[in-house]
Amino acid sequence: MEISALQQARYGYQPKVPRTLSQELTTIALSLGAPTESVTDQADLRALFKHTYGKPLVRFVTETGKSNESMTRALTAGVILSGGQAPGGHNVIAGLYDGLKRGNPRSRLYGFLDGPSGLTENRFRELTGPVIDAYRNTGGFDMIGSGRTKVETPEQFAAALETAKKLKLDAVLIIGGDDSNTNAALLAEYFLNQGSPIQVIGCPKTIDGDLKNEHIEASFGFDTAVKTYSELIGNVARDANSAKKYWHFIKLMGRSASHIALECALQTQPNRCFISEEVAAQQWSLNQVVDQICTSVVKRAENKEYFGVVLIPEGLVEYIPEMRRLITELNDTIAASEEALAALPNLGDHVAFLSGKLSPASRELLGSLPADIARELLMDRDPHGNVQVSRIETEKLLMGMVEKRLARLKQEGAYKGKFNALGHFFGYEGRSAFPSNFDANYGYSLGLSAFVLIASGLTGYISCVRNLTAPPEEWIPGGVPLTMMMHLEWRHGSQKPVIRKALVDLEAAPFKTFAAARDTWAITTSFLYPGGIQYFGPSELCDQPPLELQLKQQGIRT
Ligand code: FBP
Repeated sequence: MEISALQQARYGYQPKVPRTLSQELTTIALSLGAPTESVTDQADLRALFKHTYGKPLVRFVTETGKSNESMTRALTAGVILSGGQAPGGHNVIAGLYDGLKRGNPRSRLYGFLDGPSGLTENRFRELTGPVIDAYRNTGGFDMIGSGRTKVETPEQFAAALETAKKLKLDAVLIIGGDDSNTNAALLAEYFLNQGSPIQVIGCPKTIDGDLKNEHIEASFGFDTAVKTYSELIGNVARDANSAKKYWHFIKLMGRSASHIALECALQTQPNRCFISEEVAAQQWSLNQVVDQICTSVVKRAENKEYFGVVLIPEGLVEYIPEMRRLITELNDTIAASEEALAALPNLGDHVAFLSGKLSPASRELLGSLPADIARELLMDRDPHGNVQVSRIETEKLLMGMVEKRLARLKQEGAYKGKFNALGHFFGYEGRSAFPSNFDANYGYSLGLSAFVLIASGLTGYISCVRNLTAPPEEWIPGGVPLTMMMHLEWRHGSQKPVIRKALVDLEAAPFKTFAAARDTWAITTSFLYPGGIQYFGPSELCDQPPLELQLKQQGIRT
């Protein structure tokens, strides 16, 4: 198979790992904390997770002079990639594989194909040395594929157990986001409930960066994705500053939280960047968002700067209060009217049917939206019931509204400039990129850490590596009980246990640093051009973790 020069070079990269995991595996000991509680709803969650609730936090430490023989057992494990691609996923599998083989060369690893459905439908491939070697330090999830199937029916749970038993698995590792790790928690509990000792471990993956908390500092994939998008934004900004004739409206992936948009803003200093969490907190309407962009356009036009860059988080539409109400009403109505909708032939009929069931305010809003946006809002939900925001062209909606508002300002004599806008969506460009050094190291370390959790006989834990702004040798590996990260949430008409999504904290240093600078960026041309992910060269270029992580630990930068 022909491969690129970079892929060849990246095969030679040896991921850096925490000191504890680079030493002889038998020197690893477990340091256990006190029993834990879930974030809220403790009594309900304790009742739902009878076997796995309340376990202690685990940290791996080195104990020389003792030999931990559990690390050398021959084990059989299965691995699943779940949800959207994130750079570093192949390295998690490589880390798990290398851990298993370092522990005992007779250990085996199976990869379930196309996500959780591989487990419920008994589709897998054995992952051997040559397979793993072909994917080391590469992006994508193509080694075994991924999927968004949710394991939720009693039949699916039973089928998962049957497959795991057939393969004589000791453990399953589920590499996924908040919903997939919720699934891991449910599966761990189910297996024990059925009297099976098969362990289930989770691993924090998502470019969105919203699977984190006090103990999980970051999900892998975020760093590479934001570096890729920031390179592209920097390139577009430099082009804008050269041609001086376009405003670029750039929508960025991140289904719910705005971590990606915030990090890219910190790395590139655009004229405007919206943070959905702030929009919700301030209850800004769609018109107020448009007003803010127009203020920048008008002010910059006074300086003859007819160009600029606006960053829009993918989830924005769901955080603008009137849009959120509309989407919630649509979600409920669509869920309750599946049969009736299936019988209606075209979009016009769908809009008419659904409009009749909406509140007057939502009906008016839906009617006022461009037909394309209305259609996108009505599209199929994903298996978790979420609206597919990556397919809603928010950048185009805003471009159109800004254009109209500027035309009115021109008529009123309040604006004289020219305005030409171009829309972009940066999402898939970053999800499968070659992992940065940070994600290559972090993914591999999470995989090794998952191996230690499995070899130690633990279940219902998520693999965790902390102290990420220090050099990798000083990172601290361990495990966090999945139930500790859970709460109850209202989903499809009932209370469901789920892992709480981490949204942008408006009181923390990353947002405050952005907020302190953005009024200057809005008017001036202060773009930064970060360039591509650096693999070779000085450490301050190649090995930096995301700014969000650094600012959280170092405080506000001015
Ligand atoms: P995960 O939460 O599964 O990691 O997915 C993240 C993401 O890339 C979002 O940013 C985006 O909205 C979504 O996946 C798009 O996925 P799909 O292409 O399956 O619609």
